[in-house]
Amino acid sequence: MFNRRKFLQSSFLSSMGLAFAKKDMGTEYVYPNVLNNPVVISTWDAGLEANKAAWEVLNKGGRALDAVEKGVMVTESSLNCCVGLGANPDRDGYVTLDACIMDDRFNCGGVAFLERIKHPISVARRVMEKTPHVLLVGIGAQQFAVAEGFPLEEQKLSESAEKAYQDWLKKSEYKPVINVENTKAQAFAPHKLPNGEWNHDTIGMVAMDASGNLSGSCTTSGMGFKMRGRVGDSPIIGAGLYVDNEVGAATSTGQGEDVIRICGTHTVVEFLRQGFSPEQACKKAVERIYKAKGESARSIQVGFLALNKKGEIGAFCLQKGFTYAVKNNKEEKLYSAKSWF
Ligand code: SD4
Repeated sequence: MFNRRKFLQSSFLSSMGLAFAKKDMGTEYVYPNVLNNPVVISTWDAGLEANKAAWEVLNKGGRALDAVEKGVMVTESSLNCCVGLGANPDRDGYVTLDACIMDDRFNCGGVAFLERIKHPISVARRVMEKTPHVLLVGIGAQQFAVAEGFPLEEQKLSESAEKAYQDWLKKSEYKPVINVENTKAQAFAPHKLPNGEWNHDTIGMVAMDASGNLSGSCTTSGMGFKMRGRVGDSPIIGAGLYVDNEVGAATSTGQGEDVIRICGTHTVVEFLRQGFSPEQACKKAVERIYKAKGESARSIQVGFLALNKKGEIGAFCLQKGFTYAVKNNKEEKLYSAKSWF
């Protein structure tokens, strides 16, 4: 069957003199995304494990959308990570979760202030696929999840979260500052885990599949010991995650309020559209935060991670210490992003 899009794609590749694999799928030729084989990237060290699960989907020719859901579910399940129900609670002692997902056709869904559900990312996907809405919050999101068959988990803190909470209660100091890693700024960071690890309570993931389609996911417990009801950038489309299949995709981590202020990931994708490389696009978004906050930006962390339509990757952050994981046919690796300070 003649497919105009694939025909144009193949003419473009031929005109560039590039050889490409042709796979006979019966009546239709499928041209894999040969400029850049499938790739998945995600935030922080926990991204390495999450990418493995995403890769299982991508490597079999699966959709980027399925890959980014499966990938971050690994992190949501891990009790050693600050994402999902094992994470630090809000200042009233409850774990509240935020997540969103976006596909290659501007379909998107999110949940915020969701309690007692293990996989917010999958509920976000159901919001996208089964409701006419983009975002459900709080008890409504929970009711929807239960109606969709998600089990309501016990309301209980993980061992490490319980310890961290008890520790925090001693001072009960409310400082909405997160994910600052460089030594000078560590003094500002309000919560270090009992095992000494810094609290990275989010995973953002974007991927391109073998058909060249992009999707992304983002899931978090938000800022540890936050004010009850506080929601950050992670479940907000255009803030914590944005995907435009013609241009690229981006996700963010760090101080959500400051990401929301500049519509962070949408801004990154718009810079990609203007022809900036993924690293430059992320840097320009970070620069915008710096311009807004000036030197007070030294006390917070924000990191952006982006993937363009050519499969090129880039990241940039305010403070040193933001890591991101990459998995493709050639490598499985953790990188450190360049930083403003
Ligand atoms: C938030 N952006 O809730 C999230 C937090 C985060 O690693 O990224 N932590 O503001």
